[in-house]
Amino acid sequence: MARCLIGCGSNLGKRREQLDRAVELLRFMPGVALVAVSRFRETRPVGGPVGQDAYLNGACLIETDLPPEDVLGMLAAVENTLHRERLERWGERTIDLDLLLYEDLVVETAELTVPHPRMATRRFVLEPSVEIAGDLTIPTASCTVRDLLDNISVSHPLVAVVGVPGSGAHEVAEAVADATLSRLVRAPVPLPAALPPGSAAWSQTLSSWARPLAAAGWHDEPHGAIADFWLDSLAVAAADELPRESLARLEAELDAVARTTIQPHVAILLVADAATLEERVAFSCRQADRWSNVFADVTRSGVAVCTAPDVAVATLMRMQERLVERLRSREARSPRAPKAVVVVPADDLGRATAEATAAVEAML
Ligand code: A4P
Ligand code: MG
Repeated sequence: MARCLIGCGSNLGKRREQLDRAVELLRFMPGVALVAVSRFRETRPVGGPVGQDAYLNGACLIETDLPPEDVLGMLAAVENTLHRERLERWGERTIDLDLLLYEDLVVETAELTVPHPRMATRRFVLEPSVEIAGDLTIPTASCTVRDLLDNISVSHPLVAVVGVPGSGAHEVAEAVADATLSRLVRAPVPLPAALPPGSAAWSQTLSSWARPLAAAGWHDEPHGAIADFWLDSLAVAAADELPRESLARLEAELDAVARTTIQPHVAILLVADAATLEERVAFSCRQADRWSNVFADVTRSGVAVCTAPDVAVATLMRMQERLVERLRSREARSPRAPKAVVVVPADDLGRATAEATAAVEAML
């Protein structure tokens, strides 16, 4: 039997009755044993069209011998019985049942993603879940549901918007900071797709990136802070450029720097397709060419960063894959990776901003 955590929500019609009905329907499903139901709590709608009514949210724990796809099918059947209509994304609904966790299984298919891709920053999901199943593990983060709630409950969270050059990390971070009144922390120099050979340039860039995150002198913001970079991205960018021993040294430097800097609690990971990256990088090169024949950006900190106009899209895609692994893979996850990671498609920056803003607002 597999333990499954289910998130429930309703913000249309007779919310409590519908949630109670959903729980009753689950209780009598063949192959399902209902183990626990949380209390329902009223929550502000996060994302979606403005003017929606408040939600009632809760969670239940079931045990089942159904495979994950069949659990999803069963949840859809319960939603249909309770007249769930799908008119627009994140629109109001009589009932929403999400499969949050299925034991410690990771599923990524077109129809189903488990653990639920947006649960890690959602207070309306984590609070009821902790009430009934705080000790369940999140397989993609090697922590428990309770750890995720504690992680978003710190008083001044730091959110890092993470992505390769061309992903739009800077634009999205700036827009999310504006929307959520958070302090924006910018990378002093852009993430290099290439640096002059040798590890000195990488170490120098690391110290310049660490400066705005230095724990000493960090001023807490009431609404938290949003950084448009993650220190580990430097090791990801360096992976193609440095020999193995230099990379190991850079990792050790990252470890040391981590002890004196503020580490992000949440990563918003922007993932774009190859065509989008190619188009954006070509555009920024054309812009740069208008000002200078030499594509070099001598920054305030004095580090010269070649953002290589001819950086191959294949290089960016490899970097992106490594970033995803560093944040999400069970085997390759960085020890410094934040507990909460939300993957946001970055092909449409307006939509990416809305998703990222919703992920941050869900923490409140
Ligand atoms: N899908 C993939 N993985 C899963 C999963 N683990 N569980 C697919 C459930 N469904 C999953 O879902 C769209 C598709 O997601 C499904 O066809 C399924 O194949 P949906 O229920 O049809 O549509 P939706 O719920 O509008 O979309 P989505 O993106 O799942 O929304 P969320 O993430 O469920 O967010 N604010 C508050 N306060 N409380 C809420 O409960 N809920 C949402 C909806 C937004 N804001 C909220 C709340
Ligand atoms: Mg749903």
